[in-house]
Amino acid sequence: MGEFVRLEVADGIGTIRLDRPKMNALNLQVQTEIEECAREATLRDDVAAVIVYGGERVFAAGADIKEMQSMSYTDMAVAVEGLHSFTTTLARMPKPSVAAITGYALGGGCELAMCCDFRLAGESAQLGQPEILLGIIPGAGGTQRLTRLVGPAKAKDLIFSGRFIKADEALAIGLVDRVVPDDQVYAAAREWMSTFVGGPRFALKAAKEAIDRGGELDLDSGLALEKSLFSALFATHDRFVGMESFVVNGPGKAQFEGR
Ligand code: DAK
Repeated sequence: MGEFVRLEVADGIGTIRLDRPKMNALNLQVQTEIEECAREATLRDDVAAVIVYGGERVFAAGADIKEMQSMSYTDMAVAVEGLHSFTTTLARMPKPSVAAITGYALGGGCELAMCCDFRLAGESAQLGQPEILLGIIPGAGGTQRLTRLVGPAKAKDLIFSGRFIKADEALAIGLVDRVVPDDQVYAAAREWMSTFVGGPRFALKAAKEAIDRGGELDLDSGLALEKSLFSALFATHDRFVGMESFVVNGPGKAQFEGR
């Protein structure tokens, strides 16, 4: 368990809980601790799905500007090499994930949320990539993941201007997937992730890999990846359970075992 980030596990759901008042600013230690939690969530059999949550007031207001202020080019060049992996480790967790967003998700906070499969936001949440206002650009994947989510023109609008958008606009452009009342953010995220607990673990992993990795490839290569992931699932017990259950009991009743 880290000083500012912990993995809380209950009922098959792992919550990566950021807890660095006042704004969950992502200093280098927080970034390292997020990566450690993502690794642990990946490895633990009792974690079927993951929520990234910053608490009731704020998701994360970005990298710690006070820490970054004194960094030289060489400091940052080293940090970029060493730390870029916290976002990749989170994005590549082989389990469904959701960012449960309250308050601000800005800069690195927005980038953190984009590493999850889904984003669920409270009605008064605000998202943005305000790095341009500091004289820099997003550096934890924002130029790439935002563009892939909302398209180049909308990504440029947000990144060139640094403006914050409210949850309803974020929903309209596809940056968030669901909006709920502020006081229901965490409960709604739990309810959503609970639908994956007891699911066919290897099929979920394969689906995520096919979509995420396949999206980086040309169509033929993506289809080849899908083909091999699809065939590999015939080596799992869950596909036997799923088909047997359908034949005997009808659709949607399989009790998967995650093997
Ligand atoms: N860093 C450090 N402190 C922050 C902070 C931040 N990002 N955001 C807020 N704070 C601090 C404020 O300084 C203030 O501290 P005290 O004065 O109380 O000590 C306290 O939190 C409350 O903030 P405000 O007084 O400003 O509160 P308001 O409600 O008026 O405004 C705000 C809240 C979140 C709208 C505002 O504070 C704000 O605009 N914050 C900055 C947002 C921002 O620019 N974020 C982007 C930062 S750049 C990478 C990894 C990550 C990144 C890049 C690379 N690698 C691994 C390579 C990410 C970069 C970024 O995120």
